[in-house]
Amino acid sequence: MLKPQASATRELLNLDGLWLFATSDEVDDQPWQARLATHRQAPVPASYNDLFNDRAIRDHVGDVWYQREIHVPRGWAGERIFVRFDAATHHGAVYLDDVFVGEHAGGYLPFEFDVTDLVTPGSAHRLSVAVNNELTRTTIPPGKTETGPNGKKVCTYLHDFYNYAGLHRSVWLYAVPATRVADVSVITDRDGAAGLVNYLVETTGAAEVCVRLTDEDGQVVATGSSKSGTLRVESVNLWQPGAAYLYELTVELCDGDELVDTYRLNVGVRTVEVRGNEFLINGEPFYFTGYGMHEDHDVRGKGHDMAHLVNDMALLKWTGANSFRTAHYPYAQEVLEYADRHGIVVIDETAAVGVNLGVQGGLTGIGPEPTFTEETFGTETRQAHEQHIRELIARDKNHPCVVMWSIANEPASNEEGAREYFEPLVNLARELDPTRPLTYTVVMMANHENDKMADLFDVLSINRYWGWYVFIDDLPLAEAVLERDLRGWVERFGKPIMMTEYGADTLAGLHSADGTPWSEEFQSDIYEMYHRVFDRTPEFIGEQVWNFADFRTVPAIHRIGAGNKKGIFTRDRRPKMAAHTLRQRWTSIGDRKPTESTPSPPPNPAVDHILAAMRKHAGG
Ligand code: BDP
Repeated sequence: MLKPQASATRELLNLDGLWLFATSDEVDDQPWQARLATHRQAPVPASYNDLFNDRAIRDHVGDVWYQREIHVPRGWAGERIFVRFDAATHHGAVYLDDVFVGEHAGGYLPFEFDVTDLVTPGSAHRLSVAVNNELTRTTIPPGKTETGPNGKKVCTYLHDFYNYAGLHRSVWLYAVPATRVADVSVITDRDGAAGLVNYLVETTGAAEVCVRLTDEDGQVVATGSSKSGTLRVESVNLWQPGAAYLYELTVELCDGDELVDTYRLNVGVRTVEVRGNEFLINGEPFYFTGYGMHEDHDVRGKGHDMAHLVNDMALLKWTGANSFRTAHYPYAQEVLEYADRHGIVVIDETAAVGVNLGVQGGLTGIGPEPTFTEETFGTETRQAHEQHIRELIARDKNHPCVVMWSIANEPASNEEGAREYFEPLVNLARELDPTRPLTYTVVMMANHENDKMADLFDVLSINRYWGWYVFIDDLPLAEAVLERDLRGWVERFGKPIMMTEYGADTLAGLHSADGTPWSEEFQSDIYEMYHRVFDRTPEFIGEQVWNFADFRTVPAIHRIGAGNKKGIFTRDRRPKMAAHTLRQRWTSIGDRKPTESTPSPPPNPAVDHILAAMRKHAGG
């Protein structure tokens, strides 16, 4: 799916700003039929939850309504006109004047509608959107929405980050020619010192297709004159981690001498490959350093913001990190464009967080339901998950920064049915993108013995909280367990392995000479402990800590101020002590060479006993 852009043949109007805003409790049944009965305004893009200092709005479950007037330029007569939402979290239903236009499920990916027949160039129209935040067993992410005793809906879910909702990203009105570029796909490769750009242009209607590739100085380095082909760039400048280089591919549709449509795409020439225990970018072993992140800020919640993007990426680079994971949903496309431009490596994750009912059991003490049944997460959940993967790959396939897809965070890979649920998703992702490795992040309850699906994937991405949720008062034991745990994965699967979550909640400003949990010292200690283990594990290909910054959660007794405090930065982006610990390590990590290798850590009966007990608990 092409991101809309202005070009010689395309026009683009941004619809961000203040929209009228009301919850479904405040309006009648068909509020799109007239001006919304409110004077309240909400900014787009932003989550609405934290804006109004009003719990009824913050905690509202169901529809909220956004409405504004749009003015269609008269010069757009004869063009195809689209309205596009970069995201409506989690479901958007769109109306133009009195007419229902269409709807979209999935809160973190764009959707658009052709509204040519519903608007008159030169006139004003009423654009209304119902945004719904309900999560169910057939949404991605999944959750549960029930009606409480007071008649109000309540939504619960299986992830800790707050269920922010609203129009989180930009809204656009745009005009394109009837015959136009509908899609462009590129796959890049290398041939010695030359770069190869394999491209495919899809069009609506028949036209001659011309493409040209220009370098960063604007020099044309290759041209093509068909819908698909390979452009060869001699002495190519590769897109490299930390040293991005972007060519620009210009696609033109022509009718004789007349330019019918033109579209530009940034192209980074690079290869990605998993070989043995290594993750190769451009044929060179790559070691990930960085973060699991969140789109999360004060006041605007998950609303995209360019200033925050630039600042977050500057801080990421300041710590010496080279990468991040879009935990736990696809981020705004501008984030990927920025990473493309600045050589930041991205693991692109779906919104499938919490396909795991076992986690809930652990927290409540109530025996968990099995995750994969038709009554819990079955065919319909998987179909929603499939659709989400299709849309994610369609949006992000051309970004050089994206080197791997993570198709779920912490699913119940230790449970019966996991393989049956995930195998079709793996096949689908490989069919849609045969070039990028696949992974999922592994929950604590899944270990190398009870996991049912890691062999289907290319990289083992392990999330672990030894030393925090387990063994908080015994870091030496946590260290031994961690090493044993990781070694088990290496030995059973023989695949590249990385850590995609590890850390400890830390209250900025709390200090302790003897490293008490929650102190800044403890957070640094825990990172140093994990790094010792990684450095004894030669198969390791990376470390991404949890989390870049403190973020808003559902209120819970262990979430001070309704926040997860595992950030390396506070929510307002002040560094904790661990930022310096990481910075010291990552700015000097260079070509990481493990100092020593322990093929198998020495037997430790206490550790084996604990692991066996945990396996029993996790049903493996
Ligand atoms: C992991 C989840 C992550 C949580 C983290 C935590 O993947 O989303 O925030 O635990 O508890 O299980 O901090």
